[in-house]
Parts: sequence; structure tokens; C-alpha cells
Amino acid sequence: MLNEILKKRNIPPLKNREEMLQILQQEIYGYIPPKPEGLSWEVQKDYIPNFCAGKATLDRVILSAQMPLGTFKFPIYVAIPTTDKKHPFFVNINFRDNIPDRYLPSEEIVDNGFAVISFCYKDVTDDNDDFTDGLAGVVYKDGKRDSTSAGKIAMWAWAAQRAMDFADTLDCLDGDFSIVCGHSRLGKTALLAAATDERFRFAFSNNSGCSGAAITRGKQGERVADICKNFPYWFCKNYYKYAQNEQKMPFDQHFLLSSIAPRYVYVASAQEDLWADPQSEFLCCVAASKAYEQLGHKGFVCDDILPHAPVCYHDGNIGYHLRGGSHYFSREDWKLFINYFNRFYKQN
Ligand code: GTR
Repeated sequence: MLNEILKKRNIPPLKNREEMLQILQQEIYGYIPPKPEGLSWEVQKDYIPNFCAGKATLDRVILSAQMPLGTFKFPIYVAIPTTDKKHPFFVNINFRDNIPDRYLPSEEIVDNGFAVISFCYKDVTDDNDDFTDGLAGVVYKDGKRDSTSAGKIAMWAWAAQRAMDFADTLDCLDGDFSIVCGHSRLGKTALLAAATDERFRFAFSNNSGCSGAAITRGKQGERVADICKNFPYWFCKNYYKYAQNEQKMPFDQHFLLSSIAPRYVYVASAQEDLWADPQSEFLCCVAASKAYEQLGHKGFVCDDILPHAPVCYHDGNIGYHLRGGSHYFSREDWKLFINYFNRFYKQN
């Protein structure tokens, strides 16, 4: 049944990872800015003393990246459980710099044994069409970009990769169990960060929808024309040509999930989030499964029916859940992802 539904969507066949990454960057997000020529940092220890009743430490770390047109600095927040072991960890791209935040239940996460490195996306570059602000200012001369230059999503993804550079230097973190995550526009960002950086072992995208984890062709709610009208600066300029012209896209969003294979990718949907379209997010998992199977892994293991909340598919390297309720990064999403993660943690 699912194959029949997908066939009607008329999505292009998968290609090899390198080709898909080129297409995704060239046609949707723009090329991620270059790695910095140098990265240094300054640690502000115990930024919040007695964090989580003393179960963790919280430092604020200012990263300084040397970029083509100057040095760019932004803060990250590093919460590490005080237990003496190597911790799996999240790199969380957040809407705000609150710690904890309504989308980031730090104490529950720490209680489950994870460290969390988070940053506020607007500390990287503003969520608007100003390409002179923050990171954009040290990448583009006078804010001018061409058809394949990074949009803002690619810049936020770059920042997640710099947070990973810092994580790589910490002995108390278990580099084999890193997760990049975000919600909505930042869920799209988390997927792109993982697709283009193999150091992320897991990607967890919550309600990422259009131009994220949802198949575009035949989608309900937001389409390329909507997102390019409302948020053109999230993408490269090439993407605009597909507004009202999606059949011409030489890709669909299953390229994004497939570029993460054989690493783990988790797609979380919400029943009432029709703008994101849970069914199209689910179908994207189905369509990406082949990339995993070709690499000898379990891809997406699900029943041959469209999902109804509540449902979890946690058996394969692609995980999925559909919960009740609306567009939100809820504790339930975190809990279900952690259940999924724990099935694979330390197994290999
Ligand atoms: C919406 C946008 C979505 C989603 C969301 C968000 O307005 O249409 O694609 O990303 O914003 O990030 O909250």
C-alpha cells in the first residue's frame, strides 16, 4: 500500500550520497560556509552554578572562528552530567538561549545520562534577509550572495558543526554517540548538519516539515512556493525556481534523509501539525529506507499503512514517531527519541 501511495508522488530515484549532497546544497540550501581556518574558545565556567541541583555543570563557551573576512564569535552552552563516565551527547540548535527552555528540558535529559551542547540560532545569524549579520558578515562581502551561496539554514548547520568541533575536544563525551537535533526550521537545520558531517551519529528532527523531513511532491500544508515567499533567506536563490514548479525538482526530501545513511535518523511528527504534514514526513522515511538497505542496514521498519497517533517505529536506522497534539518540541518527543536511542546505545 505505501509503495502505491509513494508511486503517485512521482519522486526521483535516489543517487549516490555525494551526488545527493551536491544537489541538496546547489538547489535548496546553498553550500555550507567553509570550515574555519582556526577555532579557539574561551570557557566561562559554571555559568549557572548548581545546575540541575548539582547533577551537572553548565559552562558558557565563546567559540571564535577565523573566517575569510574576519573572526566570528558565538556562545554555546555546555551541560555535562557530573557522573564519571563518557556521555552520549546532544548538539541542540535552539530558538532561544534559555537553559533550560520549553523546548529543551535539560534536567530530564541530564537525568538520562546525556550531555547537552546547545546554542541559540540567532546568535549565529539573524532569522531574516540581512546577509551582513553575524556569520553572514564574515562570509559574504557586503551581504551579496549568488544562486548557490548558503542561506540561513546552511549557516545554522555550520554552527552545529563548530559546536561538534568543540565537543570533539572533550574527553568526557562519547564521540560515537553524538546527536544533532532541532525543531521545525531548526529540525531542517539538524538534518542538513548531519547529512554534511559524518561525525553526527544520529540526527533527530522534530516537526521539520517542508524542506526538512517531508516529501514535497503531493504534500499537504506548506509547499515550496509558501516557504520561498515567507522565508526566502533560509535557502539559496536557486530554490526559488521550484515555487509552483515542484515537478521539475531533480530531488525530493528523501535525498536529505538518505544522505545520513547508514547513520541514524529520527523523524518526529505531530498529528495536528498539518502545515508540516506528518504523512509526508512518514513517507519520506519509507522512501529513504532503500539507501540504508543498500548499505546492508535496516532502514525504516514499519507497517504497510499510513500512521495514526500514537505510533512509534523504532526498529531500524530510521526511527519515527507520530504523537497527538500540535507543532511543538515536547517532552514526549524527547522521551520517545531517548527510548529509540537507547535501543542502539552501546550495542555496536
Ligand atoms: C513556519 C514554517 C515552517 C516551520 C516553522 C518553524 O512558519 O512555515 O516551515 O519551519 O515556521 O520553524 O517554526
